[in-house]
Amino acid sequence: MTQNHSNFKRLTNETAITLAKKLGLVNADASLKCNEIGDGNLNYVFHITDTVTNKGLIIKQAVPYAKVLGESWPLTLKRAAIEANALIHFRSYCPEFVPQVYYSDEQLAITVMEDLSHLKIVRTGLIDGDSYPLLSQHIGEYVAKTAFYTSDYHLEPSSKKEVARHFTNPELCKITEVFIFTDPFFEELPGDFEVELKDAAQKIWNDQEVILEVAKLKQSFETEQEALLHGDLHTGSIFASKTETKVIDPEFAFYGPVGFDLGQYTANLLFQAVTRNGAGKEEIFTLLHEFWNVFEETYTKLWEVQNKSPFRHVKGYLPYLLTKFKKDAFGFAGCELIRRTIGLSHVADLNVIGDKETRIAAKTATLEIGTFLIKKREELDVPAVIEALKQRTLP
Ligand code: SR1
Ligand code: MG
Repeated sequence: MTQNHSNFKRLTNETAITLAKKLGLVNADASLKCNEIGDGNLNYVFHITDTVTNKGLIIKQAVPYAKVLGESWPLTLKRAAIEANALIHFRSYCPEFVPQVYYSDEQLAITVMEDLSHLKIVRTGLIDGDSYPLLSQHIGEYVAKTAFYTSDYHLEPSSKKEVARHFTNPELCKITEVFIFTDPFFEELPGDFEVELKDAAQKIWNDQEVILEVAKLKQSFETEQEALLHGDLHTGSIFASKTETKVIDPEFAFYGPVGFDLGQYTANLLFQAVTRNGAGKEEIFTLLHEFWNVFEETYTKLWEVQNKSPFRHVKGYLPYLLTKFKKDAFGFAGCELIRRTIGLSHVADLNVIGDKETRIAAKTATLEIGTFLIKKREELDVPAVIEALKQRTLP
């Protein structure tokens, strides 16, 4: 469906300030400065600060194409409204982990929201060696609550379907279907990797067992509607400090398999585990354990207290579901590890490694672990994943 963009206008630093004043979100006579700080792939982000009080706000604007891919990849502006609505939804379940939306405009594709500049993007923080003692507890709770409260176990099934209708997000899902689940697994499709990784990539393309399992995972992503997902829950979508955590950027939100959010976060911790040795690696293992423990504990508590299904007490039902989430998550994590290594959208965790031999070793390990997770997901648990990581140390 084509979208009418006649009311759309790209913001500049100046018009962003004018808009903030017009909305009454800052004083009309305040002395303000504005910087475009967007470093993501799809949008522009304006940070407005009052130079006297230092208080700020964020105006995020989507453009009618993927910023990183250029105008050759047109993209709906509706994603801004999906993002604003998803933030509002998720915040209603987890106010402490989601920024506040002050205003949104579907025509201009903007979302005005809480300034989080006192926090740091977690991917950057982890690369810098910062530690986040509460991060995984917060994200475990966030995923459990959003997964449970938006599911058929909490919402009346017809209300759930109505919510799902509002979060139909075919264009952003297509990015995931192509970038995560398709291109990286076929030699003839677009990819991006150093020549030294060709043999490792070839091994994946030739492995029919991997390709079959990826086909199953892609089908699950495309067809299952378990809960409202964030849809892009990597460490670049999380702002945090030692004590505070906020999940941002849910423009990929849609109804999908719970394991997808779980798997994205898991995979993005694994990038760090691969790049580290010794105590640094152990720190990531702790984050992994805490994430899965808190997710399962919180989900279990919600199930016991708030589940309305007549089946809730059926012996084995909850364990069946938790096991399904985990198997799916490991498979999705494997796809994420592989696509960020030989696909079109890389991660800084691996690319910042300056020494070529070490970088190639890290990327090769990432591809091997990705393959292992996809193939063995049915029989794995967190300790087994950690054991596999322990066996790979960098030169
Ligand atoms: C064209 S967008 C590439 C990637 O960036 C986003 O954050 C998603 O992860 C997407 O796959
Ligand atoms: Mg994003």
